[in-house]
Amino acid sequence: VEASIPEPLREAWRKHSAAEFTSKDEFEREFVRHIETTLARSLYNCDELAAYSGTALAFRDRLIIEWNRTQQRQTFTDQKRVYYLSLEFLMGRALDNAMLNVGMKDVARDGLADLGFRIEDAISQEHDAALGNGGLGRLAACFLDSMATLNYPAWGYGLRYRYGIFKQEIVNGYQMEIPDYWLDNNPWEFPRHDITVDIQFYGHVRKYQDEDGKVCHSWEAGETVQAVAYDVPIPGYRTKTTNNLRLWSSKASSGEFDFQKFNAGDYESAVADQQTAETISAVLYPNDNLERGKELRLKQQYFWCAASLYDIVRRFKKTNRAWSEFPDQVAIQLNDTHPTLAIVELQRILIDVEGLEWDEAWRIVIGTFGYTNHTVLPEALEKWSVPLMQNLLPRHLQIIYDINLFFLQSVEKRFPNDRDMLSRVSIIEESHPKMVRMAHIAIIGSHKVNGVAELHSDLIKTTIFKDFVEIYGPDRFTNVTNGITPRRWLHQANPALSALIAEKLGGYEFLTDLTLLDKLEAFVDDKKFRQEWAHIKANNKLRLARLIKDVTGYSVNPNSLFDVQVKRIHEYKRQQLNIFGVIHRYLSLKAMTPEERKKVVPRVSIFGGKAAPGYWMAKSIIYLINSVAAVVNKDDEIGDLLKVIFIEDYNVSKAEIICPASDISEHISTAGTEASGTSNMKFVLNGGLIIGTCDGANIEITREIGEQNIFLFGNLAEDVEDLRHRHFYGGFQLDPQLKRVFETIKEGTFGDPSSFNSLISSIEEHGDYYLVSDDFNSYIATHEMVDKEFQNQEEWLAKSITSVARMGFFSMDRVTNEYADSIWNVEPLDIADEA
Ligand code: GL2
Repeated sequence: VEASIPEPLREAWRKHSAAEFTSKDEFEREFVRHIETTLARSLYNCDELAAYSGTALAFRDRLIIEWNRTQQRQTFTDQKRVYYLSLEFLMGRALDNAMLNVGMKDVARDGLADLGFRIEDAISQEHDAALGNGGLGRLAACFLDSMATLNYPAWGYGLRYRYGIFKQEIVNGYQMEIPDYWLDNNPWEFPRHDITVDIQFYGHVRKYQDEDGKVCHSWEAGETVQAVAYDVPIPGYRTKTTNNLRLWSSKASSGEFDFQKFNAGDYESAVADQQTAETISAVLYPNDNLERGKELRLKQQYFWCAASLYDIVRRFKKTNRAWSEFPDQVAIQLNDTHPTLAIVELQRILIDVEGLEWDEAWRIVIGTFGYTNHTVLPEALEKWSVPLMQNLLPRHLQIIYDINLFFLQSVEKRFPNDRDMLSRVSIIEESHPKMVRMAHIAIIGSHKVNGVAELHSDLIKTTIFKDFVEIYGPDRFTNVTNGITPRRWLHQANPALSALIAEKLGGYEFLTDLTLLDKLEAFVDDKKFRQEWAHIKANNKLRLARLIKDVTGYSVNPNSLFDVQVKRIHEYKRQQLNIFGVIHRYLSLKAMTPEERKKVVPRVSIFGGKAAPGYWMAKSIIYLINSVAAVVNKDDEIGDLLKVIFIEDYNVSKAEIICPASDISEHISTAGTEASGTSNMKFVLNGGLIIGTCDGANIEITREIGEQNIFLFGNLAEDVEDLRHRHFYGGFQLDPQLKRVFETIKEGTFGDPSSFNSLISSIEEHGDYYLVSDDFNSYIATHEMVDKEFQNQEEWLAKSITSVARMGFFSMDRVTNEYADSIWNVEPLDIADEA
C-alpha cells in the first residue's frame, strides 16, 4: 500500500505541520499541554518527575520535527551513509544534552522557574540509559553525538535491552547487583511496530538446483523470532541534523504454530515460547573486556546483525542501484568483533537470496565493512564453538568454512609450505571443540582494521594480528586514536568552566572546533583568570563532596587533594595498586609525629566502578577498598589527612559530576593492557592532572600536553614480557614497601584477612601477572611528587590550564572525521543553504 499522500492533498498537511517552540512562553505552553494531556496530570498533581517528563516531551517534539526532516533530507540527497553497529551504547541522560544541543536550556530554565521548578531537579529525575559496560559503549555514544553534530548521514544500530547494566549497591562492603529496569518513563524512544523483521535460528540447510542448474542453498529455519525497531533521536549540537539510533527488541513471531497451541489449550507453552523469544533482548551482558561464549549471547549477536542488515539492504534496494554500488552507498563499522556475523550475513544475503556469484559478493562485503579492535586481552577475544554455531546458524557456519577455505588457499599460494602460518591464521581453531575465531573473520571481511590509540594499534600489528599484516600488508591496518565529545564532557558536565573559556575565546566555537582551546595558553599568567579557574574547580569539588555525603554518608574536606580512580574494576586496570598505595600512605601517616603531620597535604582517595558479577577478584578489590575506608575514615588521629571513598553505582551521570572535580586521577593499567582509555581525556579536559602509566592514550596525552604536565610512572610495555618471566625464573623480590602493606592486611587491620588471600597470593605466589610489585616503588614515589607539587598551587594551576589548552586533539569530532576519510569514505551532508 502506498503510504505517501498524493501531491494535491499535501497542502493541507503543510498548513498544519508541527512547529517548534521558539520562546519561553511557547515552551511553557508545550510543557503545560504535555502535563495536562499526555501525562493526564495537573497543577495540583505535578511533582519533579512529571516536570522532567513535561520538559522532555516538549523538547522531544522539537527533536522529532528535525529528525523527520533529517531523514527526508538524507533520503533525498541519497549520499553514502554510515552504519555504526554496536552491542553497547552507554548514552547516559538525554534531556540536558538535548536542551544544550538545541540551544534552549536557558529558555527552559526560566520557563520551569515560572511554573515552580528548578531545572536541575527536573534533569536529575532522568534514569541513565545504561546500555553498555564501559569505555567501548561510551565511545559508541560519543560517535553518535559527533556524527550528528558534523552532519554525517549516520545510523546507530543496537539492541533494546530491557535491563541495562545492573545497578551496584554496596552492602557491608560487598557489591550487590540490582536489575536496571530503565524503560519506565522513557520518552526518548519510538516503537516502530510497522518496522519488523523475522529472524531465523536453528533448522537445516537445503541444497537444490535452480532452473539453470546452479547449486543453491536455502536455510530452512527451526525457529523464528521477530525483531521490532525502536528509534531514538540523536540531536547534533547546534545543527539541524538529528540522526537515528535504531534499537531492536525481540518478540515472538505471531506464527500459526503458537495459535495452534493456544487453541489446543496449551496456553502455558504458548506463553513460554513468547518468553523465550523476548529473552533475546532482555539483558545486557555485564562483562567488560571478557567473553564467556554463552549461546544466548550468540543469539543476541545474530538477531541484531540480521535485523540491521535486512534494514540496510532494504533501504539500498529502494534506490534501484546495481549491487556493485553497495559499498559506494553503505559503510558499516563493526564496534569490536561483536557484530562480526554481519559480514557472514551480508555474504549469505548476496549469494543465497540475491543470487550473486561468490566472488562478486565477497568484493562487496569487503568494500562495506570496517572493524575496530578495542583490546588485546586474550580473555576478551571472541571465539564460538563450532558445534554451537552449527546448531544455531547452520548456513552461516558453511559460509564461514567457505570464507576460510578461499582465504587459506590464497595464503598458501603466497606462503607455500608454512603450515604453522595456516593454522595460526585459520578462522577455525583446531581445539576440542573446534572454535570459530571472530576477529579473524572481521579482519578477512573488512577493508580496514583499526586500533584505538597508537601504542594499541602498534601492538595489534606486532602481536595478535602479526600474521595478517604479513598477508595483507600494513595498509589494511590503521590507527584512529579515541576521543570524547566536548559537548557532554565539558559544556554539559562543567558549565562554569565552559563559560569561562567562552568568555576568554569570544564564544563557544571551541565546542565544535576543540583545537581553538590552544588560545587559552595566552592567559596562563593572567591572575584574574587563574583565580576564576581555581574557583570553578573548588565549586566542582564542593558539588562532588555533596554527592559523596549523599551516597556514602562520609563528609570530606573539599580543600583536600581529590584523587580519583573511576572505571570498571579489573585487575589490569590495577585498582589494587591504588588501594595498596592508600594503605602505604595510611601507615606512613600513622608513623609520623604530630609536627610532621602538619606538613601533609590532606587527601581524599575516591574510587568508583562496577565489577562483573562473576569476577571474584574484582569483587575482592571492592571489598578491600571498603574495608580500608571503614578503618581509615574513623581514625581520629588521621582525621582529614586521609579519607577513602567508594562511590557506589558509578555511571555516566555520576561521571559528569566526578570528572570536573578531580585534582588528580589515576590511569594506572599495566603497560600494554589498556587499549586507550577515554576517562583520562575527560579528566584532563576538565582541568585535572593525571597520574598514569605509559599505556593507551596516556602516551598521546603526554605528547600533546607536555611531560611536565603529567605524572608518569612504571615499567614500559616493551619490558612487560621479561618482567613476567622473571617472576617465575629470575630471583624476583617482592617490593619491601608492598610487603609491609601485605603484612598489615594479614595482621587483620582491615578485618578478616582471609577475605584478601587471593588478592595477595596472586602477587606473592602466582607470578604477579599485572606487575603490581614491579611498579609499586615508582608509584609511591610519584605520589610523593604529586603531594609536593600540589603545595605549589600557582604551578599546579599553570599545569591545569596549559593541559586543557592542549587537549584539542582528543575531540571526538577529529576521530569521526578520521574514520570518515580513511575508513568510510563518507562526506557530511551540506545543510548550509537550506531554510
Ligand atoms: C575498551 C578498552 O578497554 C578501552 O581501553 C578503550 O578506551 C575502549 C574504547 O576503545 O574499549 N575495550 C573493551 O572491550 N572495553 C573497553 O572499554 N570494554
